[in-house]
Amino acid sequence: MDLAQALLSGNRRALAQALTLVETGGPQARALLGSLFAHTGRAHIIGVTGAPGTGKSTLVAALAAHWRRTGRTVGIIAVDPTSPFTRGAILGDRIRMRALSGDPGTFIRSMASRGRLGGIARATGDAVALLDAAGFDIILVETVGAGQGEVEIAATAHTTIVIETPGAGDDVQAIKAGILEIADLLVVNKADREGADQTVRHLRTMLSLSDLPADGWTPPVLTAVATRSEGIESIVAAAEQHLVYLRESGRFVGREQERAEHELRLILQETVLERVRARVPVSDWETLVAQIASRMIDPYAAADQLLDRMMA
Ligand SMILES: Nc1nc2c(ncn2[C@@H]2O[C@H](COP(=O)(O)OP(=O)(O)OP(=O)(O)O)[C@@H](O)[C@H]2O)c(=O)[nH]1
Ligand SMILES: [Mg+2]
Repeated sequence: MDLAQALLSGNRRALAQALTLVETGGPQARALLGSLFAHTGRAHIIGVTGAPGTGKSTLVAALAAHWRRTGRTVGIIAVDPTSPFTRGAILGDRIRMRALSGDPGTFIRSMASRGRLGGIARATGDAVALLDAAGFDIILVETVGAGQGEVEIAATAHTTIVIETPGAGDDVQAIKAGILEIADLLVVNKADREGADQTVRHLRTMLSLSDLPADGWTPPVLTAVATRSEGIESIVAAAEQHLVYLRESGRFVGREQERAEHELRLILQETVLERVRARVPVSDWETLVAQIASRMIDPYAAADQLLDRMMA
């Protein structure tokens, strides 16, 4: 049986192998993703983002455990954009995650970019597609919100959960406007700490003051104590409600198109660069780079020159 078939039939070793393949990239990965694409589009893809240490992994584990109890299967991807060395350790160390890892209805994978062309964003999208094809009902993607990461995840997910903690962001300056734009749900985790109510009020005020398009969904602001699995039910309910909202309002189609366009752009960027590199002799490439560095040619003209060569 080939890898795609094995993955579709629920073989977890095949899924793990496929994930490694798409993480590395290349023609085989592309062929695999191509053959699986028709089997994607069933999962509810949920992004969980927030500053380092806000409790994302703990919350993801608690959410997964809850969904498992209701009979849903859950795939989890933890994206670590910073270091390839912590690979596997991010989630593996978490006791709750370990508790999930023996369960056939859960699949957990940490991702690192490993210097792949096109980077972590593309690899994450591919990993989501594989878990989707493998039949997981819910796919949770944990990313550290540190600039680009959270925007990327919002472009990949149907529902984006943004995690804050008490005290953080009570200063108006500290809440990045972008966070409110991407959040479908806001969760103040570590609500066992002082100031959670204030942070909730603050976030609600920020939401009411922001001129986000009133398209029928106001992001709920919820609290949680992920370590004690408190507040998990409400988050699960809100995430499910958000999907219902997307479907009933017709916004789901729009989200899917945004996701499709985002994917297409990422793939094109990667492919065009790959093809240019394949077509242009290394010595020519290096000469051009040296010419840019010594101000003999500007980088835009250099890029045009390379693209013109492709068209010729
Ligand atoms: N007091 C308290 N601590 C919590 C809560 N949730 C998580 N923590 C603790 O916060 C620390 C960080 O939790 P993680 O789940 O690893 O946080 P994270 O956001 O995934 O961290 P990174 O992936 O490293 O950015 C751990 O020591 C958790 O036990 C909570 O609700 N209350
Ligand atoms: Mg984490």
